[in-house]
Amino acid sequence: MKIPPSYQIDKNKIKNKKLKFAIIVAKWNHDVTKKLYKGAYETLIQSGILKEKIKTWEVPGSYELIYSAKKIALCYNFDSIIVIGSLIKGETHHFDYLCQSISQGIKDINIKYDVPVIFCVLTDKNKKQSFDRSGGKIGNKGIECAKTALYMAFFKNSI
Ligand code: DLZ
Repeated sequence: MKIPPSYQIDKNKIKNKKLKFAIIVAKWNHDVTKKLYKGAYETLIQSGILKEKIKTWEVPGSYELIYSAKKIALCYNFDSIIVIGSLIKGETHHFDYLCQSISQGIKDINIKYDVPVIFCVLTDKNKKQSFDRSGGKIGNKGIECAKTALYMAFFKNSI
């Protein structure tokens, strides 16, 4: 099994392989998720992925990432799916239930279907933390996740 070194991806190889990516974006906390999306999309393009090989869907909230990723895994043949969401702790227990069920749900899809689903869901205490991780002082998790998606797309095709 030959796997390219992490994040060192040959652009020509990517074009030859015609890798296909799905990105699902939750609209809840859209000021954060749109920045994560931008980071992820631009990273794929800069890595040589063709525009027509990237398909984007929007869903209402992060909880809907579970069903939509499952449906896309079932109906299409993408090389990797990136799910983008932003969960921010509020006054109720919603945050804890959502974090738990979304991470479990995405994990289940990774186990059940033959497509790597990359978890680009921020789980933060407040908006400031979310902005820091979506193009602010800590970087952009969307960029990291796109690199992971590229790596895993190669992994999927190398076995
Ligand atoms: C309900 C809810 C809450 C309280 N917080 C968030 C959040 O921080 N981030 C997010 O993406 N979605 C949130 N939601 C919405 C749920 O993800 C979902 O859309 C609804 O519960 C409907 O299923």
